[in-house]
Amino acid sequence: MNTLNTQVAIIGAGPSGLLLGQLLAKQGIDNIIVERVSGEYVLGRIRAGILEQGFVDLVREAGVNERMDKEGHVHEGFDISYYGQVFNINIKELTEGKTVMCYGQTEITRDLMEAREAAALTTYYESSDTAIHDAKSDAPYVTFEHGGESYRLNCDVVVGCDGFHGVSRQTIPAEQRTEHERVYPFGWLGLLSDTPPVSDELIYCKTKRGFALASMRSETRSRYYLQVPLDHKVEEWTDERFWEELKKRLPEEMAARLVTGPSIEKSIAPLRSFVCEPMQWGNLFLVGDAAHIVPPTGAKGLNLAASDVATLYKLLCKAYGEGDMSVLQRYSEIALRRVWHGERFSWWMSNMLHDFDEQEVGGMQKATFDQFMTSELDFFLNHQAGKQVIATQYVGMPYENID
Ligand code: RFL
Ligand code: PHB
Repeated sequence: MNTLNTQVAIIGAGPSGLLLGQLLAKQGIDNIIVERVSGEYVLGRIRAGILEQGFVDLVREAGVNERMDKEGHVHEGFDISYYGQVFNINIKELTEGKTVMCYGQTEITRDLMEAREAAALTTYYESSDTAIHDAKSDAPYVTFEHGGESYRLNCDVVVGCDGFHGVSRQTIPAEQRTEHERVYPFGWLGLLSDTPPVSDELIYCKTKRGFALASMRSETRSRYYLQVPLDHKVEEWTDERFWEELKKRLPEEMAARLVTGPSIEKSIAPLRSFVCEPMQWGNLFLVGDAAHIVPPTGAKGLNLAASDVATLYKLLCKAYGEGDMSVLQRYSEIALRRVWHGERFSWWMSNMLHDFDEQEVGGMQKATFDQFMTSELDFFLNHQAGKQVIATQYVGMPYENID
């Protein structure tokens, strides 16, 4: 058994784990990351595209902003198309100057990986059998297998950044946590292609055929999504079928100028709202998707992960700075307040923009639910105050101060 020692053991080298590791290292707090798959595999996952200002600021604080500032695009608004009629949500005007950044999760993860390597910080990729021990004690440790050898990692705290299917949340005994869950009766089929985006802003489309989203990664790379039934397989969706269906869901003038091309990635993601309370157990802390999941309609998943990172980072700096680890006990309460905001917004946007092909939705007949949601969207898009409610939440709630 090889023995390692660190201050903070991080499970998972996704964006949460890498960002936290980079921030802590900058403050002289030692950390080691244990990751199940390879770095290339992590980069192969095509996910988020929209970063809130709070996330962008945190990346700058970590000193990993060079490429993001050069290649990322600031978005001042987005469109919602509703049965063919297009409404612009000018977030900059509606929120007194706030904007979001369009820069892919893959790119930010790559930048963080490169920075970690350049700083010679330790990451054990392709590890297996990760287990967390004695999390309730002052001397927790993590064991794992790597390259045919066994490791024991001694630490002060363990941070679970290992996503929804990781081991960290499961380490908390079932009777010590409450899980809230809503699984949606559809998924998102995503397609990435080297084609110019159909518009320079994102467009969220509600149609009778189901939801669609036109997003992007750059001037030459597009990301599109279609709402599809849960039982659909990605193999059933040829590129031609995807483009044909997308054209039917985009507003007419956009469909007419859509540039199509071969896909470079295509995958189906299920939609889920999920929160685990509390987000800590002794000296184990859950961050990001390990603790909560949102449907992607509000672009909140990665952004909530970032606000968890910000909270835990500040508390860890305070704990080590003052030599008092008890401040960490505030983590879950602070993080959950913002998480629930994001959960509610993502759930609300998903309800309004998707077509629920179920007999009963939210305890009511489908037809009744459809009428309520149509009226809701109608009201919010036709009133300045309504658009302001959407814009304020889309740019993200401010991070809480920790003093
Ligand atoms: P991740 O990215 O899942 O990373 C977890 C890492 O932990 C590793 N792991 C383990 N390591 C060691 N031992 C184990 N036993 C382990 N088990 C797992 C995994 O291999 C992995 O590398 O979680 P993290 O870091 O918390 O990041 C969360 C984000 O990935 C997620 O919230 C976003 O992608 C959600 N999301 C979006 N968020 C936004 O803020 N804006 C968006 O526009 C947005 N769009 C999206 C999205 C998610 C999507 N999908 C596919 C779910 C669009 C889509 C389609
Ligand atoms: C994306 O570009 O992948 C994306 C953008 C906005 C969302 C979800 C996904 O709400």
